[in-house]
Amino acid sequence: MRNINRALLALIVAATPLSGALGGCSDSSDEKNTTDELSEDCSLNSDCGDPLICAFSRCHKQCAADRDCPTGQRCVTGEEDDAEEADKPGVCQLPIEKECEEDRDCNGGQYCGPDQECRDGCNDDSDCNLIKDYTVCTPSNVCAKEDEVGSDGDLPPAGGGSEGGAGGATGAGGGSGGASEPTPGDAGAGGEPAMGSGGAGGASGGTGGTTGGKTGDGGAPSGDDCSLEDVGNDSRDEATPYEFDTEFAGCLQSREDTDWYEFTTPEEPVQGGWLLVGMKDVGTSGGFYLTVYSTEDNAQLQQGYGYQGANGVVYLPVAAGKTFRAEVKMYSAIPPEYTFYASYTPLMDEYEPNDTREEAKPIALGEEIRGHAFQGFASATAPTNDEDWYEVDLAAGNMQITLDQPETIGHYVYLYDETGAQKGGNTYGTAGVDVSYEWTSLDRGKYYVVVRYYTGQMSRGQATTAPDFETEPYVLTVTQD
Ligand SMILES: [Ca+2]
Ligand SMILES: [Ca+2]
Ligand SMILES: [Ca+2]
Repeated sequence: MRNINRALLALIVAATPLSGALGGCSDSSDEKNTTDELSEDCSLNSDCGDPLICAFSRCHKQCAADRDCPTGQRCVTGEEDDAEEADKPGVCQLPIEKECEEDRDCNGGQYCGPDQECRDGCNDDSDCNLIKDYTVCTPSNVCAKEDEVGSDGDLPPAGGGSEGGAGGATGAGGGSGGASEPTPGDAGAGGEPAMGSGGAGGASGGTGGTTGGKTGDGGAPSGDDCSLEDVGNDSRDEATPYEFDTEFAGCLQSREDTDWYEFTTPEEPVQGGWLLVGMKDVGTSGGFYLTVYSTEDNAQLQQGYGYQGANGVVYLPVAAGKTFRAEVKMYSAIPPEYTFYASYTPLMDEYEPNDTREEAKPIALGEEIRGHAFQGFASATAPTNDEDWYEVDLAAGNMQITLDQPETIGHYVYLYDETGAQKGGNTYGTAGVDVSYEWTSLDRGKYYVVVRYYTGQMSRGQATTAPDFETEPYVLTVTQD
């Protein structure tokens, strides 16, 4: 029976991207999606979807050992205020939390190891008993696995080659708990040099893989056979102007190269819309981070990544007439070639702007009003929920409102009289459900109908999936019988 259950579980895991990735035995694309979903900003555990927990201001999967984590991620000690050290839960280290040049690049009690990866800090072995298998306190004061350390008891330095042969000790030390796992920066199957082995001093050739010399500091890495010239878009001030729905073939010409793109959403319609920014045709040996920034506060709004040929895409609800930038930079050891693209899906709400009583739009009885309760981001500050105000003249008697709701967004409906007094209570319709309400014995006069977004709040938390990517309008109708 147990075997059958296991088989069923395996099937479910295989069929469900999210489950597959959470299961820790995912392929790289599943892992990518989930990692981005996990990395939402947070300050409390309750900011994260259960069972994720908040650590280092991001949502993480809990773990006790590497094998609890998505492939290639290290289990590290999490933070929990007031918790005794021994009670701090382990969390799966996100890719963006891994690489470092010095200690201050690392979270919490982590130090930057000789392999230029953030690891739990320690003074002696007794400090390294919180995460399974990381039992050795190295001379460089970071916790490591026994099979990661060399004969001197320490981790091989980044770029210093390794003592272990092809892709050897450093490959394992790439931080993933197994050279067989296709981790970013791993010296694995593709012969791609690990961050910790083919890096800065790559000339020492520790990895011995056929591509081992690609990222050596001595010469420009060839990346994914990138023959494109660098267009010089190396900073946000030099961003390449980008037009929606075009494709831009690019390449990171070196490990340090960054490519910036800049684009502006149309002024009309004023409701704003959905931004999608993506990378495809990604070289099969390299990897990238894709980050979207606002220009109002230069804040990071969204980030995704992909490697070893995987595409990456991020979604974001955005305001009309705003300029954004996207940055492409290296994620794994080899700078990739890629195709950058972005699209914008505007939401037509001809009654906007109508966010206040003063802006209320007159409507007629029986008129089918198609609107969107939507607000997009212009900066890191979350927009308030959209309100749509309508003004309608009613005869004395009863009034009915029907609201057909799109699949993923629920709405409040309020009624106010001309003096600003609310008539009746709050009404709320569950997303996807068509609702109708009736008010009885109203006096003749001018009234205001308000439709208000209610499905949590506009979010930029989901990097690669957009559960609220809703382009259907609601349909509001006011009648009197
Ligand atoms: Ca470039
Ligand atoms: Ca609206
Ligand atoms: Ca509005």
